[in-house]
Amino acid sequence: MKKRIGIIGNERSTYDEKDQHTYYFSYTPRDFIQGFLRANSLPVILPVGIVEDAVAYIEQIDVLVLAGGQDIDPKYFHQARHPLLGEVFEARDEFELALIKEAVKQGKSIVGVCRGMQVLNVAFGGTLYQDTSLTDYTLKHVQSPISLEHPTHDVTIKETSLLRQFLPETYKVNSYHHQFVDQVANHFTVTAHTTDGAIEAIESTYYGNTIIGVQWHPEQSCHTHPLDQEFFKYIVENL
Ligand SMILES: [Mn+2]
Repeated sequence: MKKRIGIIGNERSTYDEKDQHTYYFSYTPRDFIQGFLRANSLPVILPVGIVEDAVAYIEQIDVLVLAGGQDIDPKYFHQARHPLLGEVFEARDEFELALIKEAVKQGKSIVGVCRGMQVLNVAFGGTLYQDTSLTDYTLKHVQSPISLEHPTHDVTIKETSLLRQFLPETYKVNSYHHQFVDQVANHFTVTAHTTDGAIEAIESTYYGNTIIGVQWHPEQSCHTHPLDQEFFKYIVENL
C-alpha cells in the first residue's frame, strides 16, 4: 500500500474582473504533489479545517507535511508583533499546531518546509526571529528575482543527521525566508546551518516519531536537482 502523505493546505483568493466575483481556493504548491507522486506515494491535501478534527485527519495519513506560507503569529512564542512581521493566518496556525500535537500522539512522522520548520520549532517551545533585520546574518535569504529552481547558498549538514543519509556535508539550497529559528526547541538538534550562522534544518526523534524541518524549498528545485527529489524519496521510504 502506498504511503499516505498529508500536506497541509493554504488559502488564497483571486478577484475575477469578468465575473465581478472573488474566488477562494484551498491549495498546496503542485511541486509537493509532483515530488511525492514521483516518490511513489499517495499525497493528499489537508485543507485548513476544524481543530477538533485533527484526530481524524491524522488517522488517515502516514506522514504529516507542513508546507511554506505566512508567518506564524508570534503570540505562540510569547512575543508582540514586530512591525516587519508578514501576513499571518490565524486559523492555519491553530489547525497546524493541533495536527502536530496529534501526529506526535499517534506516532506519525512530521516534515516541515520553510514556514513548516518554523512552526515545528514554535510548536515544541522554540522561538523565531520575526525578520532578517533582527539578525546579523549576511547571506541573501530571500533570493528573488533568482528562481527557486536555482539553489543560491550553501548549508553545512551535520554528519549524524537524517538529512546526511541522502545529502552531502556541504549542499547548496534555495532560500526564500525573512524569518529564522532563534532559540531551538528542547529536544531538537540543529542539523544544517549556513556560513553566516543561520539555522537551516532541525530534527528530533525524542517524542517517539521522526520530525524533520528544513528552511529551504526542496519542492521548488526537485524537478531539476535529483538530490532534492531524494528528499521526497527519503520521506516516503524511511519515515
Ligand atoms: Mn536560507
